[in-house]
Amino acid sequence: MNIAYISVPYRYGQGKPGTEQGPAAVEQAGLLETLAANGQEAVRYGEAAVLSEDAVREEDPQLKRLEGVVHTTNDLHLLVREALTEQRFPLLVGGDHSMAIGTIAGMRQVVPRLGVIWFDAHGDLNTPETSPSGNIHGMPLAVALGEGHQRLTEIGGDGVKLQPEHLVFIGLRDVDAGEQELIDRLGIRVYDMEAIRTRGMDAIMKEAVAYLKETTDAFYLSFDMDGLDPSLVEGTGTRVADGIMLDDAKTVLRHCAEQDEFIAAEFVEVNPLLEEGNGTAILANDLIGNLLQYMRTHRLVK
Ligand code: DIR
Ligand code: MN
Ligand code: MN
Ligand code: MN
Repeated sequence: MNIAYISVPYRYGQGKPGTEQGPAAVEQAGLLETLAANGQEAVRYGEAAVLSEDAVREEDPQLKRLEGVVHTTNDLHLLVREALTEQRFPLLVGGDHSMAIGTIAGMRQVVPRLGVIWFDAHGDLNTPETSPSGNIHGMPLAVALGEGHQRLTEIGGDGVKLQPEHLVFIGLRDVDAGEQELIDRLGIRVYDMEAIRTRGMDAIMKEAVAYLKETTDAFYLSFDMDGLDPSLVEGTGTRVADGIMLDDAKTVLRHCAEQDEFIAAEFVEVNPLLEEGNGTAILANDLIGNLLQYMRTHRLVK
């Protein structure tokens, strides 16, 4: 299998300028060299289309910059679908987390029963009714579950893209009231910091992948940089105390990479404008390097 690196240089799912520069920052940190060092072509497979700033209005305060999000996620879902259809492994770099609306919609067209590992401090399960911010990067999982504005849920075709029992949270620790209600009502599996501390990441990831493999055809990893401890990620927009440390993050990557059913990954919320230097992008590139090495060890990629 070959990697299809796809960049998503946009920020319309949240309010802070800078995530649109995430892919360029990770490339500057050496992403194409990382691909080459792992037997891949040092090329970008594709880049999702992004509306210009002056074409995007804030409009509805509970669905900020909706047109900008619809435009990019719709384009992204086509790219992801194409890459998977060509038997490639989509490796996405963003961009804010609302891009996952497109990732999941595209994957769902190729994989009927899709599993998701959501590495994040946040639940990203808000709807326009429950969102405290109106930022769509707090909504992609609700959209995938079929909840939210129709312009978003209809991307990649009407209907539910993800079943709640096919979703696992890792590192969750900042959950809004409406999100918690959804987690409880749907019985979504959560591994929070307390669970990671008491049981250890190795045991948790063993259980998480076994759980997903039981009822899904394949799964992907959505890696929000703010899932990591804030001491590690200055350049991300919504840092939350008491996060995941590096060794545990690598354990997550290794367990994913050891499964034949692991078919895509995305790294999101890199914002180089929030820090001096390029540390968060360098870390993202290092983590991608780790992931590719683990995948080669397991012969997922050549
Ligand atoms: C918050 C923040 N729950 C919201 N979400 C973030 O605006 O819905 N997700 N930062 O990554
Ligand atoms: Mn997120
Ligand atoms: Mn987050
Ligand atoms: Mn295997």
